[in-house]
Amino acid sequence: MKKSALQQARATYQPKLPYALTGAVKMVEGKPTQSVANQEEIKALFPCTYGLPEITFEKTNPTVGKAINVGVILSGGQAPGGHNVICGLFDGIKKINKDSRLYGFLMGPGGFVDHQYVELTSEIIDEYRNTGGFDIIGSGRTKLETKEQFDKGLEILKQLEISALVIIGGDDSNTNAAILAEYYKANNAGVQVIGCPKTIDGDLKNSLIETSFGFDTATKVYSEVIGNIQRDCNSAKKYWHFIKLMGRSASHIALECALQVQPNVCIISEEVEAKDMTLQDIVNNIADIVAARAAKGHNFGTVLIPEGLIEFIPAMKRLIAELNDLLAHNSAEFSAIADADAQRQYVIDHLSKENADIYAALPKGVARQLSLDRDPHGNVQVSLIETEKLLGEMVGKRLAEMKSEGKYTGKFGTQYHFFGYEGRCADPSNFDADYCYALGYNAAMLINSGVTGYMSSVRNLVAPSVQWLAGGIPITMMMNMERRHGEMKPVIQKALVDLNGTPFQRFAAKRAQWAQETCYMYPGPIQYFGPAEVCDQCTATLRYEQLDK
Ligand code: FBP
Repeated sequence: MKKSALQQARATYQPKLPYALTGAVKMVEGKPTQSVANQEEIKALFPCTYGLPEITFEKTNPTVGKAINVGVILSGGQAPGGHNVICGLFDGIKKINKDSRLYGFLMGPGGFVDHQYVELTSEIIDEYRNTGGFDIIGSGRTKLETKEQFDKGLEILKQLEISALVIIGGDDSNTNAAILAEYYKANNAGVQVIGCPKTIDGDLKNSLIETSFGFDTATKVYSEVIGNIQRDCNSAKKYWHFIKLMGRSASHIALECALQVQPNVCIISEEVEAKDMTLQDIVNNIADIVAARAAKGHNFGTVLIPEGLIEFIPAMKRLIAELNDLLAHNSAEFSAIADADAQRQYVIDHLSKENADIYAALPKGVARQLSLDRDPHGNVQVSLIETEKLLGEMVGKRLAEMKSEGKYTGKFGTQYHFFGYEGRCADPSNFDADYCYALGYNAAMLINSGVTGYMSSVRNLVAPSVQWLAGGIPITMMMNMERRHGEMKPVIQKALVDLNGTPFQRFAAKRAQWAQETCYMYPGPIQYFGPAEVCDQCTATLRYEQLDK
């Protein structure tokens, strides 16, 4: 593979490990844990893996462990640093015993079920150190949930003498890792299952998982390009840029980018829900800001929109919940209708009056997207809904009304952007390169300690990486019961933006000024080489959240 000059230089970067992982480790058990909610239900569903203690590693004298064969799966959307998790895992199991072997299942959980795999040798691993992407083995969204899949997977694990499986994924994939761990333990399969917290969305976190990997790099990439747009915007002074940002339900990405670039407007879905706002309320707020800036001669600006916004507008949320149930229970009948208009009518006829009215009033494209296929985990595919255009067009209409009432005299030109895929495979920042390598290496130590149903946990992340703490937390500890596909299921609780938390509060304290004035910041591209204050800064979200502790 031909490499650019930067890739060649980057390949030589040696990720820094927490001190505890720089030798052999001693496992220190904490207190037994319990799930974040619905303790009785979760306990009953996970009799073998519920209530396990939190684990911390301490450095001890090196010893040679026994050789182990480990399998690894990349699950769900790409996130910068996935390759380093695999490199860390590889180096970790080799450190335990040089005869240990690592097998990668191809294209996500599907490769595990279909027995598609590759042995990851040092030649392959060395090609991918510190690189972005998941292309080393590919990723996929197949949901691991049935006993048949678990048993089929077990066949290949037995054939390859694999005694531990590492699943690198988001909340849904780690939920499945917990279910798999429980199943293998209950059936004495002799296979440990360990999870690693991945997702650019930043919504897989709690007191012991401070952030998911990939969030740092992805938000730095988006902040760089938003900063460039703001510079363009402030140079030409003729467009309002409506910028939708990935992040699925949670608004962590939008909030982090806002803290980095100081836009004129940033919508936070969680606040929209808390304040019971309608779509029209959001549109009116933006239009008022556009008009106020126009009154000062500033007919330009930036609006950041989290991709999950639609799901958080309370009336839309009720509509989506009813739609989810309707489509889950009538999927065959619904998909048998060939014509898009007839499908729309079918939905309108089967919804309650309140929801049917909202659905019928939506632009056809948005309504259609809401009734299209869910992803394998039952989520509406919010990245496909063009919320930025919907808002831009509605703001345009509102401004026309304001103009006719003599409340607005400016010009309103729009540009639309959606940033998501641009950041998911970027070369990991130094933070993500170190964090991911440590997560993978730490997963090897959890395997060597004999535990199952744990997530690799590396903490104290605002300190220099050598001071990071390493250990594991039982996945069941993060679970609660939620309605999915019309049924109550145990799932890892998503971490949404905390409106009382410091990241949001800092934003809220500044946004009125950012709306009226032009306070843009231009973070520039990720730097890999140079002074620590330029290259090794973690996100503002992580920094501010740690102040709350
Ligand atoms: P994960 O939750 O699997 O990490 O995916 C994150 C994400 O990038 C979301 O932000 C986005 O909504 C979704 O994936 C897009 O999915 P796809 O990759 O299937 O287009």
